Amino acid sequence: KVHITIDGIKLYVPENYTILEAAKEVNITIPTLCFLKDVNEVGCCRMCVVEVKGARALQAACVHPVSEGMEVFTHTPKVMEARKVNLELILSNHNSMCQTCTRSWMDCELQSLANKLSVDNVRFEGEQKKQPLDIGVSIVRDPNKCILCRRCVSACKNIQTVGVIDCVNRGFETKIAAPFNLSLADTPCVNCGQCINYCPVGALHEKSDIDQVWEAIYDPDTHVVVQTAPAVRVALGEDFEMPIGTPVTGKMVTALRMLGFDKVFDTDTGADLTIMEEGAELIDRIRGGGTLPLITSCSPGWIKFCEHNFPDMLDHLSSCKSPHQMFGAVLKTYYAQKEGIDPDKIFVVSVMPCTAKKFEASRPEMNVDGRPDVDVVLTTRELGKMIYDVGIDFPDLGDSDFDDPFGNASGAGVIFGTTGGVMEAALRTVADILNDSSADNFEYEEVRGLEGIKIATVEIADLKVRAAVAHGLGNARKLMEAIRAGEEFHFVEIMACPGGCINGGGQPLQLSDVRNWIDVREERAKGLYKEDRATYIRKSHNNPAVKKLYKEFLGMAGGKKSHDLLHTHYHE
Ligand code: HC1
Ligand code: SF4
Repeated sequence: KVHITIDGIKLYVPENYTILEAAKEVNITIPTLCFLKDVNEVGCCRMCVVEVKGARALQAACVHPVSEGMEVFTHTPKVMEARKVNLELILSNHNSMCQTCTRSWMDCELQSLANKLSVDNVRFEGEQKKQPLDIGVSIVRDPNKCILCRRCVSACKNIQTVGVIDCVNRGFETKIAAPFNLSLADTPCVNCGQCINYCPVGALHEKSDIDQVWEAIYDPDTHVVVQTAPAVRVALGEDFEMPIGTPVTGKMVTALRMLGFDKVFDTDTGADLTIMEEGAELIDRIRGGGTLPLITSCSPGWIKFCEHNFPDMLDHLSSCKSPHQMFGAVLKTYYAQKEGIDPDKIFVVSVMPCTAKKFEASRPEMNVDGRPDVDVVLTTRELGKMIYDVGIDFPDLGDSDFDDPFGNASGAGVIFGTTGGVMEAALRTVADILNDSSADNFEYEEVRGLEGIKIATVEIADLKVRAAVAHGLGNARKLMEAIRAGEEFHFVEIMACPGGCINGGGQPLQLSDVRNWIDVREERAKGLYKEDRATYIRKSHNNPAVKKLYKEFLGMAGGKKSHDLLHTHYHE
């Protein structure tokens, strides 16, 4: 540890601390813009400059390490003026059409910094960029809003190891772009949206599909059905300033009805269905000597990553469609028949924490008899925006239940939304099936938590099931390379986003000021485990609606009808 002084306050801090971290210990938050802990530690925006006694120039607190006897001053006139000038230079070159910016609703880090530094006038006139927007199925990039902080570049390159965007050119021509100026859609971008999660401004956002949903709702001839993903319920409240990870399932259902959806269903039902199908596939592959490990297929960012980077290993992927796609297919067949509704009049909206789900739903193979399983995917943020736009006071709403005939799903379906959840849900069911009994202990702690790759051996009947879980594509890449090199597993769960869906690219944005100090993923995961423990049915195979679905319609898990409706294939 070392002794230092910050603004006259003496403190004793670990020697691997930066000035930024040390200042936080004495309740001083030094402003940052480009800094993202463990992701983007490049010190390029110069917003966090401080004076260090004896140093010739101002120092960037986010990367400058502390040292014995160091004296730091965080708000001298020189520091305050430098921060202000740096920010004005960024603003001089920024498209400041704030009223129409996606970030005007959610906090914009640039706007709040301008406020914090009392910038009331931009003294410099810069080059106003007028570059075309890059609009994909999932992701929109607006280079005119970009402030070149490189946070997206680091997220894509360092966390996801996709690396399809980087800084090109110099001076006023500098921009973040894909190779050869390609549209992201024409690159191996996997649509995960992690770049959006880290963007401080409105330069990156999802492609909005809100208008299509309103159109369907306002059309009296259309039966508009909405389903909500597991991870949405522990994040939506954040759009309304509720604490991170607060479960708001009942309020969300109430709000969806108030918006005008005809039926409100839970994607967790689809998750239970996936466990039935994937569980059958796993047992089949283990017993029949099929390709192992079986790898989960619910994360569309992961699927695209696998198609681009591990095309030789596609036969490991489960053939199951993801839960919301399966559920969409069931809604346009079983539900349509049961309720006597023409499937062409059913419009399925999935509310997902994920931007890649927009791309997934648009894949041509995701249909039954030429009808798309899911018509529109909205992100959690888009749902928040719809609720906000019509003036619903979300935090004050009462609770409602999901609609019949699917009702409430199992707790196993709920935990799908966090890393390790699909694995745990599958183990709960596979163990009961293979043991032909109902286990009382079914919380698999060894696959929970935020370690990048989790490995466990679980004894089920006479089998030692070797399981591995990876989240974030950098970890997925490492695990896949180990498997390619011969490491043996039976079942592997991979989710594209770090932490799983709870930290998906469509979730409410948490600013760097929060993310640098609190693990948002941990808070949201807690919310899901809490909801799991509170459910009456905690194993997918005990979900009565799913049992009924097999009895009345699908027949057996992994059977012909399931294969026609609920399974898919992948592209090399
Ligand atoms: Fe997910 Fe899934 S868990 S992929 O993370 O398998 O997006 O929440 O809906 O489909 O159920 C996302 C979450 C989600 C699917 C399920
Ligand atoms: Fe990279 Fe994901 Fe953003 Fe695509 S969506 S640019 S893969 S971070």
